Amino acid sequence: VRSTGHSYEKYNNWDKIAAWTADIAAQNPSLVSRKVIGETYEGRPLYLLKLGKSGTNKKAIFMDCGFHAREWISPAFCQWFVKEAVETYGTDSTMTKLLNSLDFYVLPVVNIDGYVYTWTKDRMWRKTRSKNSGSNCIGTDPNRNFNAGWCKLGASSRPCDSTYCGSAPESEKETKALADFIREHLSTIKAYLTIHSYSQLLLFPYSYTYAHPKDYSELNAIAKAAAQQLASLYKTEYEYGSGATTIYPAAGGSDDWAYDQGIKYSFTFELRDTGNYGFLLPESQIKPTCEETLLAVKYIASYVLDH
Ligand code: ING
Ligand code: ZN
Repeated sequence: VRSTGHSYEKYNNWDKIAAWTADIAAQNPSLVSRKVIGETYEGRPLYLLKLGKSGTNKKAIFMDCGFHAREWISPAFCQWFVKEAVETYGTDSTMTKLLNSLDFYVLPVVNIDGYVYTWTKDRMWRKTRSKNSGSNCIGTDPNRNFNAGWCKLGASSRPCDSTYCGSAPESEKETKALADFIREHLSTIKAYLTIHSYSQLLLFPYSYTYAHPKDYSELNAIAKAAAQQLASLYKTEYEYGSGATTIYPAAGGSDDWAYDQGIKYSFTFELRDTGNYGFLLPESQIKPTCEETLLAVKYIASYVLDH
């Protein structure tokens, strides 16, 4: 019903996002609840919002934002999605049906320490902020840190590199907390969506190998239809396909890991733009980017509900 006082068309720092997670849950108690699923390397709480009307045997969709610190449009989308859920429940028939029949788990920022660092020290930081033993370089790439062909391809074993895979799968507190939560909810989670930027792509497994997953043709058809939905608003063009063939081979990504856990509907979004502004997407594009992305997410969620 409500989402008062929060600026959804601006980029918000972590303190504002953290306060917002408490407010949106407090203002919408029948639709939103908040829990902490772990903490970051620097000790910040990993807040997870659960959206949906209470019910029994509900399927769930897990969506995360802010894996990579500098991809600011990503947390902005998770905030937008939650706002839309609470503001359009009861009036928008699709959103109402989705929230009546499904739960959404939304993790608004995964890599909070990195996000804070992009606000305070280095706008282009990507990785976590954990110390690496035997190196002065900081951080692991959280999207190379999952146990899916870990560090075999398109990832670096050198701590100074921006795609450092970490000392082991789930070496990062943030990725471990996310993976633990998904493992504990595998019986209900039917879709995994992870929001990155930029490049305007809708990717699905695999990225750790050029081999196609067994559900390739179904995933490709969903991606095509979701991209069509997205383009229907402002003609923003997305390419879609498996990660390895569409962007680049990269092992240790969360979507490949989720898929191999049995979550068939696993997608990575790369939001606007295609490089004109890149990670520095102007605030004037938050609203159109989030509006069009919402159409694709609602399409995928409706598909999951019906299958
Ligand atoms: N792109 C993703 C990255 O982590 C990706 C692409 C998706 C890799 C899925 C592996 C699996 O490099 C950005 N922009 O972060
Ligand atoms: Zn990214």
